[in-house]
Amino acid sequence: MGKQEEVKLLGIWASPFSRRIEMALKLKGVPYDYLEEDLENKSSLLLALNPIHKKIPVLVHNGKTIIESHVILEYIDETWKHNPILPQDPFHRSTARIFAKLVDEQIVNLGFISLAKTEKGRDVLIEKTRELIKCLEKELAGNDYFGGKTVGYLDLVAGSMIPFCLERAWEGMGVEVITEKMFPRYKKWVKKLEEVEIVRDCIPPREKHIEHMNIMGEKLKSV
Ligand SMILES: N[C@@H](CCC(=O)N[C@@H](CS)C(=O)NCC(=O)O)C(=O)O
Repeated sequence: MGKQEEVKLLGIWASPFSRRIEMALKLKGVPYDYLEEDLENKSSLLLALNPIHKKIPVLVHNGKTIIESHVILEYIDETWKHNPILPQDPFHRSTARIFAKLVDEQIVNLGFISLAKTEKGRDVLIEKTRELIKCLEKELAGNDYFGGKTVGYLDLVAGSMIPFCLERAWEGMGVEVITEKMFPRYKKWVKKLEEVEIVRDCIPPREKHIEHMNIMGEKLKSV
């Protein structure tokens, strides 16, 4: 990294979208300044940098602004080429992108709607979520990580979102969605992820996070 490089990340502690960016920057060894946002009272900096969505994460690199976590991950990978995050092979790269979309669009939506539902409505959503996680799990066949022997793009996307966010929310509600019996490969993958220091460093503190997700679930119920 050149001396004058400026790397700033706007995020919030509980967000899988910004935590995955921190993981990527740490995997690349890129120093960055982290600015914690308050989404109840968004900073003028956030509104100026991301007038389109007004959401975190936002990455600022030498005055250039990049938004949307998938796009930011790709930007990081293309800018600092060592320790690649995306697969090198075009087919594997497209597969990783397809599953990242599955996680951030479908699995997240079902997961969050399930927080707002009563038990009966919840069961149907949870069953649908399991079916999708089964599809994702197949991608782990024969590998420690989605990235193969090392943590890659889909590990960052799915890891920040499912075990270290959604599962905590479900745990807070007293529901076990992903069991060892149903998802042995997934469970093995989570254990491997937890062995990675960078991942451990970037996941939100467990108890505080479960509490946060509980509050979020209550808010969703009252909408
Ligand atoms: N598609 C976006 C999603 C980011 C997102 O949903 N961020 C949430 C926090 S977890 C946010 O900033 N919400 C503020 C709002 O909706 O006003 C990404 O991948 O970066």
